[in-house]
Amino acid sequence: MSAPDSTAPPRGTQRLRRLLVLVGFLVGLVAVTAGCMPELLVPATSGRTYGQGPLDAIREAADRTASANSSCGLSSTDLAAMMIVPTYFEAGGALPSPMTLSRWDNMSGGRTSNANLFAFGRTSGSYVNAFYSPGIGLWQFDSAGGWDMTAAEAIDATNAANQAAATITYRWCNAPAAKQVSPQVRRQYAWGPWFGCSGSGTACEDTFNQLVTSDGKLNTSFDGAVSRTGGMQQRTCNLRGIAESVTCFYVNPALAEGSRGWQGGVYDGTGNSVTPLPKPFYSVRVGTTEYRVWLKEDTGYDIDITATKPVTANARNALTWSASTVLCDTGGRRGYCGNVDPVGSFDGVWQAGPGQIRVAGWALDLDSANPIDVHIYAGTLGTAITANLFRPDIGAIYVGSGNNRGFDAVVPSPSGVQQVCAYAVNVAGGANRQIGCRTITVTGSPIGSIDGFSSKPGSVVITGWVAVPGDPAPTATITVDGVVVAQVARNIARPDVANLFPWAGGTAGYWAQIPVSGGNRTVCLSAGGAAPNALGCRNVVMPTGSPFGSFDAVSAAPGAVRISGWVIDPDIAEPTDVHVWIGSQGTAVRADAWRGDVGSLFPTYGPSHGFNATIPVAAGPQNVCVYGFNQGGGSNVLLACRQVTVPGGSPFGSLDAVVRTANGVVVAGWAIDPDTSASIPVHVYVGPVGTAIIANGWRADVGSLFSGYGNSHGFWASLAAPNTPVQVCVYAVEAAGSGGNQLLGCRTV
Ligand SMILES: [Ca+2]
Ligand SMILES: [Ca+2]
Ligand SMILES: [Ca+2]
Repeated sequence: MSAPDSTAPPRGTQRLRRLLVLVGFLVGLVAVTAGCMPELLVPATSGRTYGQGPLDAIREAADRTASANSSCGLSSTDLAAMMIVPTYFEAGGALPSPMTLSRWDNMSGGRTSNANLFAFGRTSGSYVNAFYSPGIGLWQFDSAGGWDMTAAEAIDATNAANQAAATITYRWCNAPAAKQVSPQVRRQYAWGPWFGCSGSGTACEDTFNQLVTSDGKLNTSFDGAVSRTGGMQQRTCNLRGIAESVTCFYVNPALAEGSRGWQGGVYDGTGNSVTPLPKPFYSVRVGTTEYRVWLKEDTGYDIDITATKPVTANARNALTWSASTVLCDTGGRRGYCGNVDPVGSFDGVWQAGPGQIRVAGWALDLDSANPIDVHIYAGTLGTAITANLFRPDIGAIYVGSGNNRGFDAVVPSPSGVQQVCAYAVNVAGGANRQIGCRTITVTGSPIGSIDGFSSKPGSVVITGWVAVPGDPAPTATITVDGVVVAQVARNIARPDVANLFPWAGGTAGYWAQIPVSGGNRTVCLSAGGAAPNALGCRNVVMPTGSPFGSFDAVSAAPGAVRISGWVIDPDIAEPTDVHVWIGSQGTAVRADAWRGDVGSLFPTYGPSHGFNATIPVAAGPQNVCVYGFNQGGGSNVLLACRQVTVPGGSPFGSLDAVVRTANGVVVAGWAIDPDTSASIPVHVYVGPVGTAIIANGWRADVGSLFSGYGNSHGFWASLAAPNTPVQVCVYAVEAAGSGGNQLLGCRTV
C-alpha cells in the first residue's frame, strides 16, 4: 500500500469543517433531485477494479454532489474519478478496502502523542492490539481532522463517500484563481487534504486519466465481493447505563473485504514500525460520543477494554481508556450482558485502635448502578460496610460505574493475629466474591494502673503496670494534659499481675520520671492505642514562678570581682543559672554550689543552688548586677546590684634596704602591681648598670597588708658594684592593667 500520512490532518481542516456544514446541508437538500449517475465503460480497459459496493456509493454521492454544484463545472464522472483516485494511495492495494485501518501512525519523528492511541497509553505489554486506529476507511479520514465520523461511519462507504464528495467538490468550486488555470492544477488543489495526492508528482493525475474516458465514462470494472461496509457487521448492543438497543458495528480485520495489504507488518514496539493491527472491536455512537470496545472473547485478554472520546475529537489527546466494558452484543450475548460477579480489591488493613481495624479498597457490581456492600470478616467477626467513597481511579477503569466505589472504614476485630477477608456482595445475577485477605496482629483494650505517683519541682515519678491483649511487649503511654510525653518500656517484675493475667507476662511493671512544667497538670496512663486516659490519671499542681534568691556579697580582687549568693527557680529542682552584668559585660554562672542553709529552707529543691564566681574586670568602680535566669513560668529577676571598686594603676612597693658588701651591694624590698596578684619585675640600677629581677620572694607581712595579692612579692638581690660610692635605684615595673613604672627609691652607698 502507499504511505498515507494519516497523522497529518488534512490541511485547512478547521475551515473545511465549518464550511462542510453548509455543503452537507445542500447535499441533503438536493438528494431527491434527479441526477446523472457516472456511466461505467463496459468492458473496462484501464485494468483497474473497484469494489462494487463502494463504487456504487461513490457514483451516487458524485451524482448528488455534482448536481447540487453544477455551476462549478464539475461533471459527476470527473468527481467520481477524483474521489476514487486518493483511495488507491490512502487505502492502497488493487482493490481498496472500506475497512482499511491506518497502520503508519508510528511514534517516530516527534509523533509521541500517538502513544495515547494505545490502550491506557501503554505502548508495550499485554494490550497493544487494543489499538485506536486514528485513520479509517477508503479515504483514511483521521480523527485529527475533526471529522464527525465514528470508525463505523468512516468504514461505511455510503457515509464516507458523501464526506469525500463534499470535501473535493468544495475545494474544486472554491479553488483560488491561481489553481484554476487548468483542470489538472485544479484537481491537484482539490486533492490537497490527501497526502498521497498533495505533492508535485503526477501519479494521481495519471490515475485519474486512466479512470475517465474521453466520452465521460468511468473506466473501471468492479468486484461484487466488496460491499459498502467492507466486511463490517451491523449488530445491536446494550451499553448498561448509557444506551439500550443501539446499532453497533463489529469491525474484525479478518473479515475485511478488498485488498488487505494494510494488515501487513508487525508492531515491534520500536516506534519506527507500523502500529499494531487492532484486534476485532465494536464501534458504537451514542450521541456525540464514540465507544470502541475490545471484548475478552475477541482479544483473548484478561480484561475487556473500552475507549471513549467525542466523535469529533482527536484520538491522540481525547481518549479515555477503561479496563472494562458495559457493552453487550445482544445477538450473540457477547460482552457484558448482565448478571456478573462483583469485582473489587482489598487494598490494606491497619490497626485503628484497641480491637479495631481500618480496612480500605474498592468494590463494584456492574449489574448495579449503585454502590454495593462489602462484608469484612476479622476472624469470625463480620461487619457490613458500603463501598461508596470517592475513588476516581476506579471510576476511570470501570466505564459507567461512577467515581464512588471505594471503601475505607473502621470495623471491630478480635485481638491477636487475625486473618481479615473482604467479600464483595453480589447484586442481581452472579455470586459474592472474596476480593482479598490479609493478616494483621490486632491488639485489644489495655489494662493497667498507676500505682505510685510523686512529684518534685519540674518532674513527676509514675509507676505501675500495663498489659495489652495481643501485644507481648506494649509500652506505657504517659500523657501530660493530653499530649504524649513518654512511651515507657515494661521492665519491672510484677508477679502479682502475672498471677491474675498470665498472658500479660512477668514484667508488666514500669517506672518513669517525666518532666512536667509548672501549673495544674493532668498526668494520664494509656497503652495499646487507647484513649489517653484509658488507664487512669493524676492531677498535680506543679510549682512555678520567677527565680528567687540572694546576691550575698561582692568583693574586689586584683583585676576581678568576686560574687556569691544563691538562686532557685520554682519550676525545677535542678540548679539554674544567674546572669552577672558588669557594665555591658554579661556572664552566665551556674548556681550549683552547695548551700546547706538554702537546702534546709527549701527542702524540695535541695542544697545545690549556690553561686561563687570570680569575674575579670577592669580596675575602677564597678556596678555588679546579678539576675536569676528563668526556666518555665515566670521571668528573669534582678536579685541585686552592688558596687565595688576594683584596684588598679601603677605598681607600688618599698626599697627596704641597700647594703654594701665585700663584693658589691645587696638590695631588698617588695613590689605589687595593683592590677594583678602575680609577681612583677623590678629593675635595679647600680650606677648605670641595670638588672631585671622578679619580686616573687615570700613576704607574709606584705600579703597580710594587701589582701588578695598573696605573699609572693618580695625581692632580694646581690649585685656587683665598684669600690667607690655608687647610687643604687630600684624601679617597680608596670605589669598589668593601667599605669607606669615607678621608682621605689635610690640610695648612695
Ligand atoms: Ca451481579
Ligand atoms: Ca520559673
Ligand atoms: Ca598596673
